[in-house]
Amino acid sequence: MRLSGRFSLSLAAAVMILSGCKEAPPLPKVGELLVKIGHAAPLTGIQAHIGKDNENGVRLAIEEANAAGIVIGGQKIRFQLLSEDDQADPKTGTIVAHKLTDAEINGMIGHLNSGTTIPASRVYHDAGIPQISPSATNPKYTRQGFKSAFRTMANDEQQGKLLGEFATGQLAAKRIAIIDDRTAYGQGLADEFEKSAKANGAIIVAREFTTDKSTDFRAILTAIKGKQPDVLFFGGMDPQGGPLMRQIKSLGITAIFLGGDGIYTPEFIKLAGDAAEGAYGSLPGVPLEKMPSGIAFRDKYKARYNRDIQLYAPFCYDAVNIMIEAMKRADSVKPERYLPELAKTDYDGVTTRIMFDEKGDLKGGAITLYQVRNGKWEVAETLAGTPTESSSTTTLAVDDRG
Ligand code: ABU
Repeated sequence: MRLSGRFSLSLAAAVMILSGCKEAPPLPKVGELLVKIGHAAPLTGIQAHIGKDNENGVRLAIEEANAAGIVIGGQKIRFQLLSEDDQADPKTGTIVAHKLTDAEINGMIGHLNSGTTIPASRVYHDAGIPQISPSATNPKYTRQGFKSAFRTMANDEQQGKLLGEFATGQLAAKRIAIIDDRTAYGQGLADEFEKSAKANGAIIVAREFTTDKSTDFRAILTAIKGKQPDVLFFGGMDPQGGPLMRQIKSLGITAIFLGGDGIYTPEFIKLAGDAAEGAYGSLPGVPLEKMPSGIAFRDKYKARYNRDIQLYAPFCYDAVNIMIEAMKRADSVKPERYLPELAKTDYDGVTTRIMFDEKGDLKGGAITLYQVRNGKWEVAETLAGTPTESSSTTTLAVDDRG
């Protein structure tokens, strides 16, 4: 039965109120099959700017798929986004994972943080739901033997190794201080960085830690200052990275600041102010301008949301599209039917050509180093490698400094 416009609106509002969702889910038209795509990230709190960016990337891909009028298994498909706030908290992450599997999602994009993605991945695995994290980089996520787990960017084993080589090579660091935020991401990346820096001859003069809620780092920085490091590495996200950078400069620490993808955001520069100048941050993948359709994606994201990409939106957009492509190849939206096709992905995305290894990791992902120059992140160097333990790495001749 086709619902009248007035009744459709009331029903949508009722569903919205009952489910606690901010947006009314689209009502499928007669003959359309509703396919639910789950998403979870911190949508409130100090990482909400990154979580919203992830959600925006997912929504953009879903809106385009709905506009394209995709037919699978002989039925026109209407994709629906079910997005949840996991607050970057591991326990909340597991709770929302159960909520999404109870809602019978067909596939899951997320979570954003490794600390939520890893425990939640068991819930999706046990429910037989394919999961693609666009941003969780701790290697453990894809090392649990779950055939349901994939990610669309290189992992921290690769990122930490290359950052350690960069610190000891290009930055010629001999004495290195390390701070991490004790999250699965921050600590994991710092551990990989430390391993690599030591293997390349550096001395770790300090290894300190904080939390992903802290904003005052003066006690640990004062201890570090006396050790006179050449490089200070931080494993964590921008809500800590920005204030940390500010306090490094205000205490007169001259070490070069280096971090991973968690600090490579416009927000880091906003929080650090002038102190951000000279800081290095990395992001798996090549620079947006060198991504196959990076510029086109940047422009349509800006047109849709009237803001710039914060961090992982292109990786989220690709994740949705490879999931939909797998459904098309399987001619089914049933998780157990399209999961084998997802594992066989070979897709030219916005970010790169996406293929997965046997664990669900991205094959051959690159890592790019950026530096804050004149108040903007600029490309310093693109490093490449493969996300396997036995990988060899190379520095590509991609240097935009001119
Ligand atoms: N890749 C850094 C941010 C997400 C994570 O926790 O892995």
